[in-house]
Amino acid sequence: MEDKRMAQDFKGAAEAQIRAVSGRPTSASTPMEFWQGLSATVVDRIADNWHATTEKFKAGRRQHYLSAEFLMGRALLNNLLNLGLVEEAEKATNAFGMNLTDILEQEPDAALGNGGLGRLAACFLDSCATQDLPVVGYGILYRYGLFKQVFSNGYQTETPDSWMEEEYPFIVRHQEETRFVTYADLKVRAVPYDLPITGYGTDNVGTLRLWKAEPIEEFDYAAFNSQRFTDAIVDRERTMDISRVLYPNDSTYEGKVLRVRQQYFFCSASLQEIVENHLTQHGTLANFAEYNSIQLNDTHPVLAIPELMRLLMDEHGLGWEKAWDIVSKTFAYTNHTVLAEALETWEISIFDRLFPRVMEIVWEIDRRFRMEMHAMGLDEGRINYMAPVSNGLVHMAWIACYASFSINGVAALHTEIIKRETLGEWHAIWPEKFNNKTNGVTPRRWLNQCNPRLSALLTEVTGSDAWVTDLDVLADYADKGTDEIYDRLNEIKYANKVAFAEWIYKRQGIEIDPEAIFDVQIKRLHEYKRQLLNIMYVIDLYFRIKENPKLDVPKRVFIFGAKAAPGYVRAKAIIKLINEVGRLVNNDADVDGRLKVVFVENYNVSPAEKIIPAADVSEQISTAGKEASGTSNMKFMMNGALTLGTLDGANVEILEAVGADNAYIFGAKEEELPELRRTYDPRYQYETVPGLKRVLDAFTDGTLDDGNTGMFHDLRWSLLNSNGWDPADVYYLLGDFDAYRTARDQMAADYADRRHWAQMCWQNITLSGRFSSDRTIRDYAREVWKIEPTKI
Ligand code: BZD
Repeated sequence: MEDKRMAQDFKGAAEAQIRAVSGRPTSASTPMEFWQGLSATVVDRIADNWHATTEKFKAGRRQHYLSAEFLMGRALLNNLLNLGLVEEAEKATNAFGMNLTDILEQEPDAALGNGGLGRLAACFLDSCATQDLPVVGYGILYRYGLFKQVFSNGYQTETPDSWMEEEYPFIVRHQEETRFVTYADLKVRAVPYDLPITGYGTDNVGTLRLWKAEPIEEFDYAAFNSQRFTDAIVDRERTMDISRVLYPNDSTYEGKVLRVRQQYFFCSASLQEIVENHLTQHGTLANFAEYNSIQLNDTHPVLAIPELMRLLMDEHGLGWEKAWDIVSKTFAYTNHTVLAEALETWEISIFDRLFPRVMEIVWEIDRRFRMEMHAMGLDEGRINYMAPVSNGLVHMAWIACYASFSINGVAALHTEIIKRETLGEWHAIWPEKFNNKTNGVTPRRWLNQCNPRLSALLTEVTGSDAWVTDLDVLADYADKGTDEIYDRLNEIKYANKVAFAEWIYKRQGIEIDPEAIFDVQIKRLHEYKRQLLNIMYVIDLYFRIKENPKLDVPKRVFIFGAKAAPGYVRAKAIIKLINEVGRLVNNDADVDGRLKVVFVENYNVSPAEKIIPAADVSEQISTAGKEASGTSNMKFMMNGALTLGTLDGANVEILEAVGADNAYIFGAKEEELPELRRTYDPRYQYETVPGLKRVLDAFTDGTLDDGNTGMFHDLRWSLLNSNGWDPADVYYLLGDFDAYRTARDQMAADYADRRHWAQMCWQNITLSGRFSSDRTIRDYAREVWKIEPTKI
């Protein structure tokens, strides 16, 4: 579509928007007002195409991506790049005496997600838009995103993330499309707010629709008038609570009433809309599943299953069989974890209290499930284990498995584990439902946007920017690396490291040497991800230097970024430990600057965009079998960092792609662990693995200071002692320590051969095509969603 607005003078349009936002001439507008004005200019530019895309998608088969989390990060630069407007924006801002980079730094991250799961949803939307696929994302407009992390004396503290407090132009309220969501004790308005999702090199503009809970009546005037002032605002606050804050737990589940209210809220609002849109288009619900499919991003939106049953039966008069037939052809479920403590179950009493009719439907699903399984000859014990309702609990994953036509894991190994164990009973009955969709990340944000230097080289070497939308083209150049390319790669990495060093100095006042090896682990803090193993290596290396200050060790910077769930005491202890090791190592005269520990405070999407292009080593060291996929591993690979990892999650496939010569793999394998654990004795490791004892003893002998909280004592204890139910060292840190140290030392030594290192990086970059989320989304579109590209 030729849009005459696109050709219109960008500077003039931007000036008008900046003035409208600030109410002042541009010369008196703040950088924040510039950001707002430029963002509004972008929305103005895409308005026609956005509307056209929405209309176009209505006619055909569509996919709806339901997710409690979308970790979007910043939007302005991403949109400018997609629309080819960066140069114009630069010119315009320069003309006003401002600098685009400074303006971009004003933007808050939209952190409406915890980690990998939420960021995956964001990458998926980018790939859907870029590939013109008819997909809409549905979620919650949290007023507060993931908490802000502040270190005080090395301890994590949390403060609210009010990301929308100032005007946020990329979100558009559509009051006229308000829905009503009814709980037994409360009825609320669900007001949709839309974010445009631009794609790269396409006119299509997709949509992320986020629901905000608002009171039916602004105010209870009756209560107010009778001077019951508090009563007048109580229901209002109860309603606003629903979309107030994102739950910060990413690996344990908590049966909180507010959480289930949130889940029902966005499921019900989204489904009402999907059903009504379908009726408007097609006049009947009989063909609903021919035109609609719904992907459930983990179990958080599984309430959509009984809710669709309710809508079809109670609101639209279908009988159970017809409704169930539709439901069971509509939903597809993605599992993201094998950790038992993360599988959601809700007390029946909570469902009864909040939405008794939905609970009634869940009971009927349960009754029919049990009958069906009896008829298939399953024994009572197995049926009871798999039943949607048992032991007073509603099992969300079981409902998902029963009702969905597709069940997928997020990496090959993970899918095998859920088939064998986590969801093994289901796989035994319905093997055909199971499929793998290895995760991916968008090369727009995670290469083109965050690493302009490397992007320019790739465009130069391949002769075009085709790689931005077809990352596989790079594979043709894997064996075309030259010394010139390797030297250029090293220069680029060095420049990115300088930029990161400047950024972290400004942000946290830490000085680091760009000549050092930048070794990075950025992800949520969890015991299974083994940040503790990482820092134990640093302590060991520190002692090696103390023992022999002349020891020839390559210069290293150990970079961490991680938030701990606020209630996860041990994770918080690990953060404190890393910060204490930093204090010890960074200031030691014997170390003499050869080791630095940097903990990036408040790690988020936009810091990741600074860190990843500067990384040499990508730490992917989870206990084998525990990390479903990982996605930072893919981002690092694309940016020419080498993986130091276990055979876990998608690391397995990274190794397969680049070969053993271009990755550093260590540690126990998933299939070896059961046998190893049979005889595993962490105390034996502690006594016999050289150096390990002094590392663990440093936790408690006064070397490291936990402020007398006892938290370091607990960490050491958890590695050496069983607590009665878990064995000692559940995540096998002491078992893998020696292999990890050997691999990591080797890696540091290999770094000295700069050309050879760059050659390995080149293999990683050029062979990362299969980890583009474009590939993942093509696979979902073809095999699960059955949708076709639809261009305006
Ligand atoms: O999902 C993560 C997995 O741990 C990663 O291995 C995987 O790569 C990504 C994407 O598939 N899981 C999460 O991020 N989970 C959560 O954030 C989460 C949030 C709320 C409740 C439970 C889990």
